[in-house]
Amino acid sequence: MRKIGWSEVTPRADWLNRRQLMAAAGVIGLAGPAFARVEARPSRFSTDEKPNTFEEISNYNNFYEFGLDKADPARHAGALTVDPWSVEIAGLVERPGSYPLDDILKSVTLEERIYRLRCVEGWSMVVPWIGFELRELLERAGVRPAAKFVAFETLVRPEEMPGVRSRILDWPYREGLRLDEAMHPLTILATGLYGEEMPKQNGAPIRLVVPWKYGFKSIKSIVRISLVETMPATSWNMQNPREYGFYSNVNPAVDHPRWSQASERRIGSGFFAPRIETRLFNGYEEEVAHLYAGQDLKVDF
Ligand SMILES: Nc1nc2c(c(=O)[nH]1)N[C@H]1C(S)=C(S)[C@@H](COP(=O)(O)O)O[C@H]1N2
Ligand SMILES: [Mo]
Repeated sequence: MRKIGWSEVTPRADWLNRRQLMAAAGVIGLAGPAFARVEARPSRFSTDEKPNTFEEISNYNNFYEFGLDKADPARHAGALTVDPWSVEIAGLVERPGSYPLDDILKSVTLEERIYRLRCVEGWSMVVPWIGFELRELLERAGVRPAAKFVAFETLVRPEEMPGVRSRILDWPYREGLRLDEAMHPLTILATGLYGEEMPKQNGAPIRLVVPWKYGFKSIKSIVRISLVETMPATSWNMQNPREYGFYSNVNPAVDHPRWSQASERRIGSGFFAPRIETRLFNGYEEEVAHLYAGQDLKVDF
């Protein structure tokens, strides 16, 4: 963890992002280039590991709506229109409805958080995300006491997403968290990286980041968030329940049925670079282990 003193924190006015300023000024319709600069204060939750480069982070992606190859999202996601964008908040909330992204951004605290992303395929990256705590949005919608889980869905827009013709997954891409996982301060909705608005291939304009779980939990281009009473269906679990459980915590002691999860390859470190040991909860054990006290993580994988 990179510890920072509050004196180092940039005053609010300096880290309001451009989209927020535009919204505040009432000129959203004139929104300019997609890659506007986003100001955010640094987060005390960041790792001090060296981030991957912007080129690495935006050219080696999993976003099956744009194809299965790691280069497909960078190749095809440019066609995605992300402005205007709204997120529907549904289910067990006091204030359900369609929340315009510009309104959301006006009410949250944007931070830069350097988090690891560990894919179930065995690679990892370190990404300087710009985002805010999911908890802030859920509290704004007002979570009702009966809610126990949060379900997320990605946009499905076949005209702009060539990959949804494939039957590999049952679209929309779906993910879920238990409510306590969703409310944890490490769980963020990210709207940018490296001080830029989110590249489309990384899940523009708003995607989840849950750093102690395998990458597929970090659902991209979110259009719906539902508060529900029972554990929601998730895309990879529906596709192959033996290989992908609901919890999907990074756990070197639980093998994927077809390969070990004990080590990982850091993207960009070179073909002959030694693999690095994967850490329990992707190195966030101190922060999140308590969420799973009393659970057998070999059963709840
Ligand atoms: N909608 C959607 N979200 C998704 C995926 C996807 O195919 N579709 N892939 C997931 C997987 S498997 C990973 S590893 C991460 C990759 O995020 P990145 O491309 O920003 O590194 O996105 C996740 N989110
Ligand atoms: Mo992944």
